[in-house]
Amino acid sequence: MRLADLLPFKYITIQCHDNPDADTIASGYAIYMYYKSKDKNVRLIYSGPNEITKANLRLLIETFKIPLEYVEKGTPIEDDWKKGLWITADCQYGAGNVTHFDADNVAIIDHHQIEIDDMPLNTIIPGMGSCSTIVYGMLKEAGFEITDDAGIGTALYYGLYTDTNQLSELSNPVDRDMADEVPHDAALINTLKNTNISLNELEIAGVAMLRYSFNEDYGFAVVKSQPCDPNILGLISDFLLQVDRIKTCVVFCQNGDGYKLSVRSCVKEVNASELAAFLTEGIGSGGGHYEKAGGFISEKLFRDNFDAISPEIYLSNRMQKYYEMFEVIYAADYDIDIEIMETYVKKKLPIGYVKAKDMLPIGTPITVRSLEGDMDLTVEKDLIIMIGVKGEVYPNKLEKFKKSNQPLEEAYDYDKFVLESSYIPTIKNRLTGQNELITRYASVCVPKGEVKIFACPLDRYVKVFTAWDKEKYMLGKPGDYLAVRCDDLHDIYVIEKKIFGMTYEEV
Ligand SMILES: [Mn+2]
Repeated sequence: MRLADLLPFKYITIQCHDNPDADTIASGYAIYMYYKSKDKNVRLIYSGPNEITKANLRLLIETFKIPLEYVEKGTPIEDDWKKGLWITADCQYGAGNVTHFDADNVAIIDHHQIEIDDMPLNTIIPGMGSCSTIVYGMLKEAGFEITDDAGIGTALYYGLYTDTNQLSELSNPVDRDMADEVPHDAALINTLKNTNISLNELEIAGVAMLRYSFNEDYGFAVVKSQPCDPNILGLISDFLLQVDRIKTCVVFCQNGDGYKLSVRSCVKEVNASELAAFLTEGIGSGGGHYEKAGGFISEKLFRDNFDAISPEIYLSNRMQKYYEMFEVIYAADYDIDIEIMETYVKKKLPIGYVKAKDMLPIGTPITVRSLEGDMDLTVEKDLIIMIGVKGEVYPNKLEKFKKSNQPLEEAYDYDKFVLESSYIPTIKNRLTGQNELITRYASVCVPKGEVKIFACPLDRYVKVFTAWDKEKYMLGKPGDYLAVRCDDLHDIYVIEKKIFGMTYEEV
């Protein structure tokens, strides 16, 4: 759904979720300003038992004169508005965290797990760090210039900022792009940041920490907090990690119609982002970084699946299960059993490459952004950036590149050569801040030599610390392949099931 699709409506109501947070207010406000600029009759409202009292939200609303109205539950809606369009922002019409008003035409813009699937007008992207990010993309798509004159930029930035624990739990490169690009008032963000917690919430944090539960075997803690601002969860989890015996933790509280989670890890054997995804699998969404991550569990989906247990028990069990189900392989000292493996050869699939100096002058500092994260490089005479079949990027040197690759005449086509990726890598000039798609400069090559491996499908979960990266592991799930190069039995790694089928063939 595009914002422009909804322009035929003359009366548009935008509803934030009950107990609004910065993200729902910001996304609602930005949508409001868009339709206002198109001369629509627009209202921005919220309902629920409580009116907004939080100091940071009051400050945000007052600074930009955000026209957010409180509408009590049961208030009759005038006909023009009822027959017009009703948009819920950062929530889903019909879900438990948004008070019901009768509306004839409904649209949903949200980043939570899909709960309401019978509304044809919707943009719901669960992997996004904030609804503000989605709205930002929709405004750009609509050709709406986002400035900070009316505070739209600052509001959207703050929406993302608060929904991702001060940007520390970002899970999507699209979120990172917005954080980099959107014009915002950094001084005001700083003031908002220091108006974050009330004395009451300070007490909530203290009480929550007193009631931790600790698992002796694996060194993890689970903490339930009373309902509080999600940022306080991050505060508690950051604090817990400093305890000598706590290696990983999850802190959660009821939030809207579900549970908000903050996940931390200080050991390399546990990737917090992956743990957050595991804890919320099938009932929500989670992700972030290696050390810090966050997530959300839908209460409805939780009840449907685990009716008899409390979320605390569920999370403790799930943490335990996570630890129990992995075998950790340190490739450098692992004796791999090749008896049970078959021999495969890598197909010669075309991949992309870019000569860095063709893009920018030598010496330019650049950041290459892909689904896997950011990589800082400097343009050098012989720097080559490779674009693999999964849309992953990695640096190479011209000489080494020539030895093992054959350039082709063919033009590079991302959709054709990348088997599975939703984010086209970008390159940013760190001197000017300018951003471009890396694919604009890409050429095509195929690998020269034959790479032979032994491989077998996994029947269990493994974490492989490869010989070339001892800090971060590769995750293997049942069905994925454990592989090792025939000419180096310590060069062990994991290949995803789908990628394996497309890129290897049996000898
Ligand atoms: Mn949100």
